[in-house]
Amino acid sequence: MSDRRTFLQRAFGLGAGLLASRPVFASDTSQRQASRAEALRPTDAHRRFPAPVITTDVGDLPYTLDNGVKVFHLTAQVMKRQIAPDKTIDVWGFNGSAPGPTIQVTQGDRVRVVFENQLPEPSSIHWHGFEDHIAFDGMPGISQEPVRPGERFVYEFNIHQEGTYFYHSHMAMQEMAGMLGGFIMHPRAPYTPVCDKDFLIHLQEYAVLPNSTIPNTMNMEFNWLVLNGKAGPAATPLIVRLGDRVRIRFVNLGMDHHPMHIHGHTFHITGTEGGRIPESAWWPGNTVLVGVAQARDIEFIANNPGDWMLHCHLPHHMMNQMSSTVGRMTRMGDRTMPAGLSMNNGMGMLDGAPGAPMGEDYGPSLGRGMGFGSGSDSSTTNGPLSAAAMKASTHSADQMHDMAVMQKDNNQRPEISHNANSVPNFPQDAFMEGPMMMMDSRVEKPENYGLRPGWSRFMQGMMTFIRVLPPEQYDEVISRMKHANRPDDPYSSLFLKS
Ligand SMILES: [Cu+2]
Repeated sequence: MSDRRTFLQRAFGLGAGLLASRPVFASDTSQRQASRAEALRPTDAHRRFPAPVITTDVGDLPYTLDNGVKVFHLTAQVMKRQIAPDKTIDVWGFNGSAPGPTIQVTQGDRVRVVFENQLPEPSSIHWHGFEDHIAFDGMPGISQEPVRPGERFVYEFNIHQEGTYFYHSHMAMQEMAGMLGGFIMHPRAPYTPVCDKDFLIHLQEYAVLPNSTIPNTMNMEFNWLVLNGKAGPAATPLIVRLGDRVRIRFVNLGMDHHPMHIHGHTFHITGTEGGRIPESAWWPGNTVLVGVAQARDIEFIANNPGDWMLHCHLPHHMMNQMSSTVGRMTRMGDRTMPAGLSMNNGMGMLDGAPGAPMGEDYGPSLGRGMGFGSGSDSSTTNGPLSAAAMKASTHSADQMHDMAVMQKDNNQRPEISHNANSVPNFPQDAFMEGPMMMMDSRVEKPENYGLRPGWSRFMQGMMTFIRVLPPEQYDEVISRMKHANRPDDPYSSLFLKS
C-alpha cells in the first residue's frame, strides 16, 4: 500500500512539475484537459460519484425516507448571522441558516418538503425552475393560500430534471432578507467528465447602515457583499487538490449582477439554471456574469498550484462597509466634522436622540450616501490615518497580535509616499495603509492554514480563494479540517458523505 502510494505520489509530483512549467491554455479542448488530468491523478478507490455538492459556510438539509420518499423539513425562521468579524446582522432564513441549507436529490427521486413558517408574517416557498404541478409552485394567493405564522404546507415533487435549481420565498422582501437556498438535482448518471469537487456559492448583497444590524431591503446601495452569507475574509476558501476537476455552481438570488472571476485557470460554462449544457456548446472563460435569478455552472481542471482569488469583479462588490465619507473622516484628527458632527456620529454611530437618523441632531452627512450636498462632498484630499484616530480606536488582543505580526513583516515601512496628501484622488485604497484591516487570527480556521501572513487585509466583500494545493499540503489542510470537529463545519457535506 505504502509502495503504491509512494509510486503514485512520485508519478503525481512529476506530472505536477510538467504542468507547472507548461500550463493548459484555453485552446485546449476540455476533453484533452480532462484526459491529461485523469492521467495525472492518483486513483482514489474511495471516490464516490457524483461528488456531493459542498455549500461552504451553509451545509445541507438532511432528509428521512418514508416509503421511498425523501422527506425534508424546511423551517422559515428569524435569526442572526455573523457575516464578518464584528458584523452580525438580523436575517430571515431556514433551519438556522441564511442562505438556507442546500437540498440534494437525484433525478428520479420522489421528494416531500414539509415547510413550516416560524416568521411573524405569511410566507410560502417557490421552487425555481421546477417543471412540476402548479399546486406546488409556491405562489401565495395564486397557486396556494399564504402559509400563516405557525402553519405548515407540504410540497411534493417527482424529480425528472437535473442541474442547479433553487428555492426561495416569493415575497420579494423576504427573499432579500435571506430566504433562499440551493436545490441540487443530481443526474441519474454522473455528468462526464466526472468532477472531483463540486461547490455551490450563493451571491447576495445587503445594505446595512454602519451602526445597524438590520438590512434595509429597499436600499440598493449595497455595502455588504457576501458569498454563502460570509464577506471576505470570513468566507471559507474552496480547497481542492492539484489535478482535481472542479465544478462551481454560482447562484444569484439577489438584486444585482455579479461577474464572477477566477484567477490562474480557464473554465468552461457547463450549466445554467435550466440544467446541463451539451459539451459542444460550452465556451471558455475566466469570468462569468451571473445575472439575477440565474445559475451558472463552471468546470475546470485545477492544474495550477497556488492560493488563487475567486471574486466578483464589480469593484464595489470587493469591499466591506464602504462609505463615501468615512475614509476622509478617519483622517481629520481633532478637526470638527463637515456638518458639525463628531467622527463617530458622522459615520452613523448614533449617540443622540434615538429613532431619528435623518433628524437635525445628525445633519446631512450621516451615513453612506446621505452626505450629498453637505460639506463632506468637497474635493479636499485626505491625510493618512491621524494619530488621534489611531489612538481613539480600540483593538482586541487578536487585532494587536495581527498588527504586531504585520509590523514585523513590513519592518514598519510606511505604505504611502511622503507626498501622498498632495496627490489628486488620494486616497483610493489607502484604507489598507494601516494594520486595522488585518484580521488573520480572527478568521483563523483549517481552510486558511498556510496562507501568506496578512492576507486578510486584502480580502473583502465577494472575495475568497480557490486553493489549489499539491498533495502534501492538501492532505495537511484536509486532516486539520477533519480534526477541527466544528459544530458548524463549513465543509460538513463533504465529511458526512465520504
Ligand atoms: Cu458582484
